[in-house]
Amino acid sequence: MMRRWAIFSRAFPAVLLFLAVYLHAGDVTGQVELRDSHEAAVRQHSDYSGVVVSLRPMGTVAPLKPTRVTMTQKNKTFTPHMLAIPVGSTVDFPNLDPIFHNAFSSYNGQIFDLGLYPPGSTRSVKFSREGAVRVFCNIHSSMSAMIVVLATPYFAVTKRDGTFSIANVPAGEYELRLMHERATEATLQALSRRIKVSDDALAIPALSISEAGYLVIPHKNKYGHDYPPDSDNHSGYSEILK
Ligand SMILES: [Cu+2]
Repeated sequence: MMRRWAIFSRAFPAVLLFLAVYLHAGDVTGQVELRDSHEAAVRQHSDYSGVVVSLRPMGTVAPLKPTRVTMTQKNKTFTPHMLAIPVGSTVDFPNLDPIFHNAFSSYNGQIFDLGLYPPGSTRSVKFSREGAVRVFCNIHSSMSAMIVVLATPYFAVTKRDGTFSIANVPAGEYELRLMHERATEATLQALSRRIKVSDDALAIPALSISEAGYLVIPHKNKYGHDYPPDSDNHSGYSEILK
């Protein structure tokens, strides 16, 4: 018993330090609602997913921890559709379909072209600059995704019910920013705000994003041309080889 107590008392300062650091940080939670949408699931209030909520410290930004995450291509769909990563992270794009794909981005912040690659293989991209990168497939015009590259370690993506939770945010002042692929720049800018995080958990008052003014413009392929008609039924290189 004495021996156990001795071990415990020696570990006690470390436990206290851990608790002090842990309790200093609070979870920031909230809920985002989408409105004025053309999407059926949004109009039925059944899908508010894919909004990136980020907190940028007003003071010095804590060091980022780049990660390695996956965006799959399966059933001619990129998953997840919306991905948030810290600057310096790498994304793997495995092709899990029995057909070829060619993921690319023409967006200024991060131009890349993974080329045509066969079923079962993968390619990766490192994202070194902050910004929202739209990802498309050069074969299938219906395939799209967005990767939001952030210069802060504090962010979350909303679930279908619109809720989000950013864990262990240290006390301090932050700028809360929203990124949603079907909202205009002006709408998102107007919703950004300063928040103060104390040592306790913080619940942000409900956020509501209007999709009004967002126009769906057909995107071009990687050569800047329109997709051929019926491009979504195209199985890529395997068809050309026949
Ligand atoms: Cu494709």
